[in-house]
This record gives sequence, structure tokens and C-alpha cells, in this order.
Amino acid sequence: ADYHVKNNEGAIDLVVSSVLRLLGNRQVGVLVVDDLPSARAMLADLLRVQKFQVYEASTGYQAMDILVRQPHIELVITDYNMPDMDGYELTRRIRRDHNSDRLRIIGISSSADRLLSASFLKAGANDFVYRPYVIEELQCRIQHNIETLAQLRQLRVAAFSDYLTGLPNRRYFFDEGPAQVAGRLERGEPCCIAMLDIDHFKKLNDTYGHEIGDRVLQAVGAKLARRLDGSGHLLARLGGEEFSVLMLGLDVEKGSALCETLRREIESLRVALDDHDISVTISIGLAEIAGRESFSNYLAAADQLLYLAKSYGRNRVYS
Ligand code: GH3
Ligand code: MG
Ligand code: MG
Ligand code: MG
Repeated sequence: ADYHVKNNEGAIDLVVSSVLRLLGNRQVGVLVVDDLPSARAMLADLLRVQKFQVYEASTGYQAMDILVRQPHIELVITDYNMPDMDGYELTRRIRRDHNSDRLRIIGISSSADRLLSASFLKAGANDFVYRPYVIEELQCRIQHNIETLAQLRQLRVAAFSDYLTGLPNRRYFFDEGPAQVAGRLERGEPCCIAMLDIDHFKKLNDTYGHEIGDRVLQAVGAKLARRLDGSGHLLARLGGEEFSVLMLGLDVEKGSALCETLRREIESLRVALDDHDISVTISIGLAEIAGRESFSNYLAAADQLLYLAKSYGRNRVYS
């Protein structure tokens, strides 16, 4: 199976889109909370025209209920004066479970109390307007809050992905891995962790130069990502020419079989240079995650097994 890597953008898109999927998708949901139906409908219509997916609640309790069921909501616009729970209390309660790096809150009130805006902001709202408000102003405030979320999302993606390959990076792997493993083990499902390392990569760099080495790293990363896309397993570039796959729900036997598939895929990978193709092989160490050890201990165990795979001749899986 030839795979020509003249440019790697397709592969990076593939990986970034899977990172984005993990970090939350792009459809913007807005929740409008107001006990007065006419005011609520007016604002909801305004937002729908702007292509937001709009949800409406007439009480604070209803709003909290909707937030639980619609995790893609990114903005709550809430009235202050409402029976049972006012907008200030609603804001306080929302902030127990939702940080403002993923969910923005704008308060609205016709109250004459000029201190109300400060109270709202202290409770965790990001913005506030007094009624009667100028529609353009509210629209600008909504836009700014949505843009801020998008910027924060970009920062998260950048912080969690490897620049060269576009794969999830070491930070993401160590942030996300332990929680994923814990969830599986609780449900009695097996997990294993694979360390992958390109064979004689230093020689490849010495022979062809660092730039070609980089292209090979991209090609290997893209091939692994393509093979694992949709599997639910967690692939990352840990650094250098080392990758890891956290195999969720697989015991060591099934994990071995998957490692063997990955090994063969890389063996058959061809990276096209101007005058000829080059190929590489990988060695893999696979450790079962059986219980109480720390995540990094299991990774260290996989690394030990990788060392054995190297010493037995490379281009093989050792578990
Ligand atoms: P082994 O089969 O035992 O794994 O040998 P190796 O040569 O692959 O292993 P070694 O750890 O000695 O060398 C790894 C090399 O990977 C050394 C380093 O220059 C290279 N490397 C690390 N990161 C990058 C990178 O981002 N780009 C390129 N081109 N090379 C890198
Ligand atoms: Mg009201
Ligand atoms: Mg290495
Ligand atoms: Mg190596």
C-alpha cells in the first residue's frame, strides 16, 4: 500500500478533526432563560436568524436541566428576575459544573439596581446588559463571547497536539489516558498500552537529512492515525520517533493482533522521494494494564518490552 506524502495537510486535518471531536464540536448552541414568553421569543428569534441552535427555558431549574442534556450549549443568556430561582442564583449554580472556558453566560435585567451587573459578573457571568438594551450592542457582546470560546478552543487544540504530525501530544496522552483507563477498568474491560518506536531512525536522518526524517515521521503518524481512526483507541506522538497507542477494551491478545497490523502497515508504507521511495519499520512493546499501577508505570513496562523487541531484531511486536 503506497502512501505518498508530498504534503501532510490531509492527515493533519484528519487528526485535528478527531481532536476537535474530543474537545467539543463547532455547532453553537445558545440557551435563552426568561420567565416572560414575549421577551424570550424575541431574543430566541434574533439568535435563530444568526444560525445559532437556540434552546429556551422559562425557569432556572428548566435551564439547568437543558444544560445537562445539551452539552454543546456554549452560551446562556439569562434574565435576572424570575420566580423560584433568579438569574444570579442560576449563574452561580451553572458555574459549579461549567467553567467559562467552555460556557459563557450573559445576564440581562430591567432592574434599577446599578450594582446588579457587578453581582452577576462576580457570580461568574461573562457579560451583562440592562434593559432596554440596544440590539446591536447585545449582538456584539454575544459575538465577542463566542469568538473568545473559539480562541480558547484553538489554544486547547494547539496545546494538546504535536506540531509536526498533528497527532495528540504527550500532554494530551497523559491528561486523557488515565481517566479513559479508569473508566474501562471500572466496567471490567481490559486495556493495554503499546510503545512504538521507529527502527534505526538516526541512520535515516544521517542518510537523508532531518527534513526527510520529518516527512517520514509525518507519514508514519498519518498511517497510524488512519488505521486507528474511529477505533476509540488513543494514539499520540510521545516525542522523537516514539508513538504510543492506548488500546481501550482490548486484552493483550487482541492488542497484540492490532500491534501486528500496525507493524505490517508501517512496513509496507512507502515515502516518495524525488528519485526513489524509502521505507521504515517499527518495533512495538505491548503491556497489559491490569490494575493498580500508575499510568506511567504501565508505559514504562511497555517501554521495557519495546527494548526487548529491539534486542530480538526489531520490526516486531513483543508483549
Ligand atoms: P532504534 O532502532 O534502537 O530505535 O534506533 P534509533 O536510531 O531509531 O534510535 P535513537 O534513539 O538512537 O535515535 C532516535 C533519533 O530520532 C535521534 C533523533 O535525531 C531523531 N529524532 C528525534 N526527534 C526527531 C524529529 O522531530 N525529527 C527528526 N527528523 N528526527 C528526530
Ligand atoms: Mg423576568
Ligand atoms: Mg527512540
Ligand atoms: Mg528508534
